Amino acid sequence: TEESFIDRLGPARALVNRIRNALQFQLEQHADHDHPVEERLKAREQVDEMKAQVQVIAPEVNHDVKNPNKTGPGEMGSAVRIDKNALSEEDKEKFNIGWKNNAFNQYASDMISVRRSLADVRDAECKVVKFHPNLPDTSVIIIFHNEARSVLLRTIWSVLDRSPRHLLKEVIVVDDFSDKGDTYKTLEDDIKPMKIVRVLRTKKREGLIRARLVGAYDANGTVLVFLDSHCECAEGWLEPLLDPIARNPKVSTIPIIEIIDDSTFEFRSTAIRNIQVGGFDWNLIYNWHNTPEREMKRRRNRTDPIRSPTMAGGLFAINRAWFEELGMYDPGMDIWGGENLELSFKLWQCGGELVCAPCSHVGHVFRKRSPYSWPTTVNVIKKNTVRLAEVWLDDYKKYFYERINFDLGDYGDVSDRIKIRERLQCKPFKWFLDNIFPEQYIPGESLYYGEIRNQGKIKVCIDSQSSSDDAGKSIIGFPCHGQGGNQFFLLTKMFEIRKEDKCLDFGSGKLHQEGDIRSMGCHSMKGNQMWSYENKMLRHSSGNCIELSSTNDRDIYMAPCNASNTCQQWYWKKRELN
Ligand code: UD2
Ligand code: MN
Repeated sequence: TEESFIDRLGPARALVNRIRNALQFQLEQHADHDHPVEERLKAREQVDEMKAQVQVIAPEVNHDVKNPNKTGPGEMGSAVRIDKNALSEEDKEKFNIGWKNNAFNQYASDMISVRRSLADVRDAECKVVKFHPNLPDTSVIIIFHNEARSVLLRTIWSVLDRSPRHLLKEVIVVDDFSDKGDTYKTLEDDIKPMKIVRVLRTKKREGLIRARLVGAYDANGTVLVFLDSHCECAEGWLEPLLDPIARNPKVSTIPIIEIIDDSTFEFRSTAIRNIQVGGFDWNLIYNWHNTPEREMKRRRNRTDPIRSPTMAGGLFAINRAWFEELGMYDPGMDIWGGENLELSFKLWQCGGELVCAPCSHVGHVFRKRSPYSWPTTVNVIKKNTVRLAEVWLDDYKKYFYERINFDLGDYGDVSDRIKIRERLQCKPFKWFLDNIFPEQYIPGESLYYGEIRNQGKIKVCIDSQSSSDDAGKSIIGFPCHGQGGNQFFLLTKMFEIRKEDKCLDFGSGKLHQEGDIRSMGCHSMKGNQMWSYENKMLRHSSGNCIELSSTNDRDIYMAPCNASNTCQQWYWKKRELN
């Protein structure tokens, strides 16, 4: 508590009180929008100076390994570039193992102070926002499974060093049954200097959903803040997350999730006008999209929270009592995935709100693959996603089920979760789509759907090659797998061949040129993205047809339409309109 903190300060107590009062005074004097920004910034600088004094005298930070000169590898969030060829054989080996174990450059991270400095990336307006006078206190919950030591410790220190002490009640680190590396073995010693940090350990591998529940049940703070174990909180990150919750405890907040480069650990930052919000596709996979115009208009200041239909999942704040009332997470979900959409839908449908706080910046290392082990006998992502679809999606769940061929698998019992929805009298999914996410594409309006299977070679389907949203990948022929995903397409009313937000596009005009039919962002302007499907042929607006090579099963290209060539004929399922 705040009292015991002040007690521990002993003789410094009076000084702290004085500084706090001065700080309060400064804020009250200057934190209104009538003063010019320069003036407010100056006041803020003075306040920051005083805060720095508090840090010097606080016993918690006597174990200071911060580099006051802010120079050195990675300081100020800069990149650490390593010339691998210049490394000794031994270090090369370390370098490779670091990448292999973590799917990021652990070798670079190990060179950087666990308390490195970061640039203050906030918008100038953010530094003078007047927050609610009674911000709630917080438990920060960080879960990990086999995280690299330097990365985990940097996450924790960034919380300790950049959170106002009176708002940070405790930090709970949950070790989800780590079994590799030595991070988890030294953790107890590592956190000794950090007084308000404690470690909990699961007795078996629970997965991130239940690991977070372990932390949540043990937490005492009014608000819970969840973080992944490879994050860095930037200056001023916490207050903007707490402010909307102080005003309405049913609001959950997310920071701007900045990219920490997986190779150099550079902390990149987003300009306040480019903030993206969360959506999802009908595979029920999270995606980012630009803040809609309607939302830009609704807000008055650029520091105002931005409504987001969904959250990425790893980094968010929520009032603990509200989280409990919502039934927290679904404990029937394993390892990874789905929990973020489940919580997002639940929040909106049950009378809450989800907003991005544009003044809160937290970095996260985005990885290109998952470094840890996954169960081999169950498709956990599918299981988790079916569970959430069953509970929250009403009739709209059919669009997801189409994409997995209605093969739901054994997803367990969700009756408890449905009871929560009933108890809270949550709104239908249609309400969510109409009011919170009107931009969402509804597949029910399409003419054909599912896999597009060649008639000449009936084992080959059109495959978009990539489920990620990088545009420009060409389509290929690939053995039909019946799993939806990259082989699931729609013929829309607009005559697009669509896969979520990508449309097949033929722009080169070159015939018999494999690789020239690409998935591009849908532009709704017909032209190169306009197709018809008649007599089993896929005809482009240019008058040519999609053909699978007769000599191999992979090449697909445009060719002059020829009704008797079975390699130009494709099976595709017609939607029965209900
Ligand atoms: C994103 C989220 C992540 C989670 C996931 C969907 C962000 C930035 N990240 O994936 O938090 O919502 O989507 O489920 O929004 N972990 C365990 N036990 C496990 C597996 C993972 O404790 O069995 C930990 C892991 O060490 C990490 C966290 O859970 O701290 C999230 O895992 P991730 O980093 O692999 O997920 P990510 O960021 O790809
Ligand atoms: Mn992560």
